[in-house]
Amino acid sequence: MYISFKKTALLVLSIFFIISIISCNKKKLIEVVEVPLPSKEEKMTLGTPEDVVAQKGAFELVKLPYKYDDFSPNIDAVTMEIHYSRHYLTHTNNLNKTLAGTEKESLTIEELHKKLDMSDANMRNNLGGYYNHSLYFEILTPKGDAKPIDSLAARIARDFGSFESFKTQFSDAATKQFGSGWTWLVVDKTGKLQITSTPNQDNPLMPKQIVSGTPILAIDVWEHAYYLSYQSNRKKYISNFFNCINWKKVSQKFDEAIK
Ligand code: MN3
Repeated sequence: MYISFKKTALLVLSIFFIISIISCNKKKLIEVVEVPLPSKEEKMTLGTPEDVVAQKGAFELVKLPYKYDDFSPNIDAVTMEIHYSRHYLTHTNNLNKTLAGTEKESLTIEELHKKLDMSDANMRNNLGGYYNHSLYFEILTPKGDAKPIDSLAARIARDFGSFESFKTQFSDAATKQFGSGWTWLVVDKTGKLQITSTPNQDNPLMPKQIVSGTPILAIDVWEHAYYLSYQSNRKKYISNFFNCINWKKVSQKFDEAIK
C-alpha cells in the first residue's frame, strides 16, 4: 500500500512537472511570436517606396519618387517608411477590399466622398485614410519651394493678406487640432481659400463638414507622422513640414480646382 501510494504520488508529481514545463514552453513560444524583436541589422534596413504596391483593386498608391531618407531631417526616414508602407498602404488595401465586388467599385474618389454615409465607420476611416494620405504624399518633396507661385500666390495674398499670414494661420490651426487629425488648405465653392482642420481621417470632401471644398494642401498631424523625431513637439514638425511642400504641385491643384 505504502509503496503504491509513493509510486502514485511520484507519478502525479511527474505529470504535474511535465505539464508545467510544457505550459512554460508554450508561454515562451507565444512571447517570441508576439514580440518579434528585429535584429540590429533589420532595424537599419530601409525599403524603397517603389517596392510598396497595393493589392489589386479600385485605387493605387500615389507614387513617391524619392527615397525615404531624402526628407531627413525634416521628416526622418523611418517615419516616412512606416507612414507610406504601412499606414497608407493599409488604408488603400482596406478601401479596395471594402469596394471589391460592390457597385461602388467604379465610382471616382470624389463620388465616393459625396455618397459617404458618415455612420459607416469602416468606409469613413479608409476612404479618408486613402484620400488624405494620397494628397499628403503627393504634395511632399525633399527640397520644397519656399513659396507658392502664380495664381495661387495671388489668391493667398488676396484671402490671407500675405503668405506669411497664411503660414501663421495654417500652422496655428495644425498646432491646435486636438488629438489625431489633419489641417487643410481648401478651395471652397466660390473659389475662396480657407484653412480648416478635421479629426481622425475626415476631410473637407466628406458630408457635413464645417468647411467644405477641394483640398489642395494637407498636413497629417497624427502622432505617427512626426513622433519619432519630434516627440510631442508638433509645432516644430509643422514648421519643418513647410520645408517639404511642393508648391508647384499645390498650385496645379489650385488651378484645377478653380477651373
Ligand atoms: Mn498618417
